[in-house]
Amino acid sequence: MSKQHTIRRVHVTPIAFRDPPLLNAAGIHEPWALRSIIQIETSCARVGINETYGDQAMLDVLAKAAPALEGLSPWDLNAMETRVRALVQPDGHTSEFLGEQISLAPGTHVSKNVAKVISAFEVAMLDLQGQLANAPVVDLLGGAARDAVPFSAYLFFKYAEHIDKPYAADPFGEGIAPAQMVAQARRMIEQYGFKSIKLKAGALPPEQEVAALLALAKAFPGAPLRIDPNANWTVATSLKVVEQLRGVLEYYEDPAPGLHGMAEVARASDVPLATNMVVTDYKEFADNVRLGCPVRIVLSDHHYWGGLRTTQQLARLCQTFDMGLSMHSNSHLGISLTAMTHLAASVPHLAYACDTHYPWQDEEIVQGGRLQFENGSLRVPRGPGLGVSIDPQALERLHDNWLHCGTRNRDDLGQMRKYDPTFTGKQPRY
Ligand code: GKR
Ligand code: MG
Repeated sequence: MSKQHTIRRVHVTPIAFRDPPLLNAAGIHEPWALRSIIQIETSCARVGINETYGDQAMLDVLAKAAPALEGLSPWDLNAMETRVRALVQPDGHTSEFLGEQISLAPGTHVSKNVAKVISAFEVAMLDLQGQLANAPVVDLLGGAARDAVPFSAYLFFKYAEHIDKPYAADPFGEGIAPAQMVAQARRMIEQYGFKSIKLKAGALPPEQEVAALLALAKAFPGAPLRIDPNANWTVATSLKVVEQLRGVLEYYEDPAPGLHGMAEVARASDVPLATNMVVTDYKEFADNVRLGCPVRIVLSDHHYWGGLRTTQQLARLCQTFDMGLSMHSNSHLGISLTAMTHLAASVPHLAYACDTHYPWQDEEIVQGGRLQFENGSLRVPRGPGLGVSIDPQALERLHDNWLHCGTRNRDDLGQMRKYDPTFTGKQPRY
């Protein structure tokens, strides 16, 4: 039908948007979060869009791979993969997202370069395919298993304002004490209707984080709760915490470092373990299986797993090994959220509300502005392709932010050192 259309050019535009001072195991978020916007233009003047990481290393590898798409049909995803693989090297060993210091920025992990670039182009090509076939991406993925995708309230311990005060403080205020965390949850739930709650931990002494989670359990009885210290706890601390949270957790996300640390926690506790740190590709999936599946739930992320179709395959594998699947998130805007929604809608085997950082952002790149949640869920767009388009003025504004913000790589550790010059970021800290 539309085989004659070919890709003429790929544009990659780096953008930056405001991000609050959110605390995590690695340190604290900087005032500007980075992403890049992909636009793939065809000979028939259609444009397929996507959003991905925006760190300098990612921009470099996207720039290297982009010319390889010229002349390809938007339907030729396999040829795109072959060309990207030929040009882009992983340039490193498979990462467990761990080292001496925790790095929570998959956008800078070179070991994921091939998967990240393939994903970046795949989504934009699927958007084009949907436009050509007049079908939403979810239909290209096999059709919707659900009409709306549930997301969770993703809470962070946080300061009221960035140390460098680059702009007005966000409306959430400080989030350190349990009562402040309950207020944060209330605000987010009132605005978005989320039913599940995730607490990002690993930032404060564990007793304080446990107190916050117990306060949340009391304030929101029956709400599924998760805690995620990003492997910043020893096995002993992880076991102590899970005992204190007995009967409260839906799942326990990345308590201890490494697959073997997670396996030790799994042996001594009956709460299912979830990860976006130790099962991040198929090799690590196999390692987990060989150990008898200590990790029971994979928090996938199409941005670094290699795209929407790869994540569908991952879902099948999870089902085969009786494991659950849900979604991880980093700071992002509406194009990523829309792609996540199409994907999650197409996966019957998805039993948990997905993560999203979206409530922490107040800017948007898509036409029509911020996406609207209903009762904590996002409706799957029914328009052709992704069903969203870029607001050109917003793109210009957010690119201008990037030009002026001075941030080129996410550095939560460096930012934390502005508050505490002795902060090392060594893990596990507690
Ligand atoms: O943005 O601070 C953050 C998160 O901690 C993020 O970097 C993690 O990748 O959200 C993520 C997680 O669930 O581990
Ligand atoms: Mg996590």
